[in-house]
Amino acid sequence: MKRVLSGIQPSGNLTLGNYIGAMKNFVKLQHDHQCYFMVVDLHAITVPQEPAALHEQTETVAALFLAAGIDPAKASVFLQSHVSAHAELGWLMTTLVYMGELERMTQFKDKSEGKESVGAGLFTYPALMAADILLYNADLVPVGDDQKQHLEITRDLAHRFNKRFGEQFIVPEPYIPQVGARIMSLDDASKKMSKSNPNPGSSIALLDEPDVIRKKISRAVTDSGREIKYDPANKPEVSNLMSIYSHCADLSIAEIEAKYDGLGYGPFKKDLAEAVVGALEPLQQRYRDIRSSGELRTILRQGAEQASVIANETLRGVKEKMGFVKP
Ligand code: ATP
Ligand code: LTN
Repeated sequence: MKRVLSGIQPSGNLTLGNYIGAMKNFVKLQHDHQCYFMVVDLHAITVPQEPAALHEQTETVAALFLAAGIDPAKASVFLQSHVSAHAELGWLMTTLVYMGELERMTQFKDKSEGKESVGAGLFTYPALMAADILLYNADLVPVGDDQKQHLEITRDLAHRFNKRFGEQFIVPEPYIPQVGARIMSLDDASKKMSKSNPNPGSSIALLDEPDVIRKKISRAVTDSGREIKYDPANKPEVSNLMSIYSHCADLSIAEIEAKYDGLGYGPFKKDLAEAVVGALEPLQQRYRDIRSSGELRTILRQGAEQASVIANETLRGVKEKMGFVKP
């Protein structure tokens, strides 16, 4: 079975962007792949996090993995900080990656822009992400479009290590959805929907109440036309809403165009809101059940145990090849 690994940062409330771009594929791939899905808490602290908030958000994201349909009997679900091999291989990767490579990362540029002080971990972030993936010899990495550049560095580091020290790593491929790889903000279609955007109206959180979702969608920016047509270059706002609709109502873009031919934005937005509410309601119910059942701790402990077996084995091989003396 091919291996799959991915992670999501507990840096805020998960959005529909996280769900459509990444989590939906986690759920799909678990049936015929050996899967590892983690909450990347070590990555979240590359920007300042309040300890109590980090703690709460980490548990929330883990519970949302399960609520979205990840089955712990099929996939290992764990926290990155529970498998110490991540931090260790992360350091080794930091020594392999070049400054020039890190300087080109758009995520670093975006997140450091205008900040007075920026932690060094935000800069070396891709080395830890490469470690995450390479520890499991993952073949596929389900992510949104914004992570392509980090996957490219990971692939380069895998090649570099194999060439310098001997064959060790599988070179992973990104697994990116065809529709919805980059869900845009509801208030500005030039920016990606992001859980750390301070304007709550810019995104739909997976745990938003139905009426909040309806309000956000009714206020979502559109153009001054009335045609429901998928044309990201000329109609980015409407095209974005269509991608969301396509995922939540399980309709193709062509089916949506046909359904709303000549109807204008009003009925489309109303139906879209109900489709999103309908898609999120069962997830929200499962989320509440999981949080109140107290089963999360056990699932995360078991997930970390399963992950550690593979991760420690890889780390041992890496250290031996690099010349470290065995304990
Ligand atoms: P932050 O704002 O803290 O950077 P984020 O919302 O961008 O967070 P991440 O934790 O960085 O989320 O990403 C988790 C996964 O969700 C990644 O695979 C990422 O590509 C995907 N993702 C995030 N935002 C979107 C989006 N707007 N559209 C599609 N996929 C997305
Ligand atoms: N950088 C990713 C989160 C992440 C990740 C990973 C994704 C950390 N490690 C390993 C896939 C595989 C992001 O979403 N910003």
